[in-house]
Amino acid sequence: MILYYHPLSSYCWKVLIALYENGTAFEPRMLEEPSVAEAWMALWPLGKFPVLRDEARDRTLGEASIIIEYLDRCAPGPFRPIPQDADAAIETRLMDRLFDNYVMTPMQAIVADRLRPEEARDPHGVGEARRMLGKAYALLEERIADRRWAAGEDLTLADCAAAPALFYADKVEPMRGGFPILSAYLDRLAARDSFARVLREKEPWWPNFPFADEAG
Ligand SMILES: N[C@@H](CCC(=O)N[C@@H](CS)C(=O)NCC(=O)O)C(=O)O
Repeated sequence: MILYYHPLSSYCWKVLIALYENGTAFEPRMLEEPSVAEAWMALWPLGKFPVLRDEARDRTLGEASIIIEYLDRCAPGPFRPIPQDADAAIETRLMDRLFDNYVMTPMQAIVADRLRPEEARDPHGVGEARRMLGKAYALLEERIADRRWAAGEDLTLADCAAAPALFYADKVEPMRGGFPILSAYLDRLAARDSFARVLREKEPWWPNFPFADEAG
């Protein structure tokens, strides 16, 4: 299986965590290479990554959550992203949506705004994104209060979503201080081998993150 990815991409981190949790063999193809970028655009003209290409089954998949479910079906391992129990599965999918839609999306909007030329920036939109992050932090702080991981006692798809979302969101709209439960959860994620590896691998690219100077 081939993963088209970039080592700074939050949605690619989400899939990498699942791959690393299970020690799944795959071929990483980094989008910095022009020939790789050309192949990726031909496979997925939406121009979004990650993209998984499964040559053996002739399948091309985008959307991080779907890629993770696909990997669970085609290359299962000890890490099971969706719990067997139906109620736990619903909670996992709900948490996955909360992290993608209300943490990742506003975080990406703030980062994208910073990358625009000064005259094209949108302070109103950035303000709205910051307010959404504040609301999401408050909701999540309560929801995970008695949980080790995002959906309960086991690591799931929801944690694959949470790790990149919270890591980057904390850089653009710091949560530490106001949200101790969420901050401690982010620390637990960062201590996990799979996510620690993702964070190490980002290092050479980190100066390209537009908030790197402020965020450290
Ligand atoms: N809904 C997609 C979102 C993927 C996404 O937004 N990826 C970002 C990188 S983290 C991207 O492709 N950015 C390039 C662009 O939007 O031009 C998923 O869940 O995988």
